[in-house]
Amino acid sequence: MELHAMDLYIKSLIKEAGHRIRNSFISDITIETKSDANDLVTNIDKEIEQFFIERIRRDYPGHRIFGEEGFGDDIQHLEGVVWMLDPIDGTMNFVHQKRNFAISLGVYEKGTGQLGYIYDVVNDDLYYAVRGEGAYYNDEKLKPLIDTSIAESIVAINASWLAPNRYLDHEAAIRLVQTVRGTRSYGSAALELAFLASGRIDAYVSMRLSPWDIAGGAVIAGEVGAVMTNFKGEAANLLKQDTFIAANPSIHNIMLSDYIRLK
Ligand code: 2AM
Ligand code: CA
Ligand code: CA
Ligand code: CA
Repeated sequence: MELHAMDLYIKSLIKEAGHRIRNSFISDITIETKSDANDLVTNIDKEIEQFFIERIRRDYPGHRIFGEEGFGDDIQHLEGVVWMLDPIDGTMNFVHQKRNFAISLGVYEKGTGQLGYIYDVVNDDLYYAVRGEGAYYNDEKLKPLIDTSIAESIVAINASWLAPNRYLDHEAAIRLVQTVRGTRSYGSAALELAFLASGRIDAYVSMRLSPWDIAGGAVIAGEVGAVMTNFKGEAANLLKQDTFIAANPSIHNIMLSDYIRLK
């Protein structure tokens, strides 16, 4: 795979998609629900996914596409080249705030992330990485993450996961909130990974993410040394929905052993 040619191709594709999304703000958006009343999808999510898929199929026939809205391929294994796409990550923010959402894209070859992109559409900020060449925030090269402690960390976690639930050791999670310097919740897994990669937060925790939520961010955050696993400490799942924690390498272990524990 010629990664640098693909990198230029993808950047221009993402910018064009971003332009389409910004233009959609002046039209009527159709909102539907998916798994529950708060799980939203719009016609723009679908149109943008279809836009990517048409282009990728035309220009990279033979590659497969794993997209959230289901217009791509039925992905059961990671052989060959797989593009993992979330056309709008943070749809609730897209609908309610018209900001704080991103296009997320990762290109994987035989299960290894080669290229990663997170595009903050409204701010025109692109986070990206080519495997082995470091990660970038626009033209700025991101620095390797420096060691920190739980007490000095900012941890991104959605308040819903702190309400008692079937999966998480509730008291340990509350102790995390009481111990860290601060918590945040941005409502876009991709942006949260971009903020981890750029050192603005130190960890991001979610009970339920899908491959397209994390695929692009995993390449970017991986380039600066972030560690990403499920709550059992296993490699992040690129085929199925799972729990997910991404963290500065100096706090990943203690997060899992002492704070984010499955019941
Ligand atoms: P989405 O906006 O693309 O659906 C919200 O906290 C984050 O979790 C977003 O990145 C959102 O992605 C993701 N997410 C994953 N599964 C979800 C679900 N069932 N309902 C809402 N958000 C979900
Ligand atoms: Ca969604
Ligand atoms: Ca998503
Ligand atoms: Ca989405």
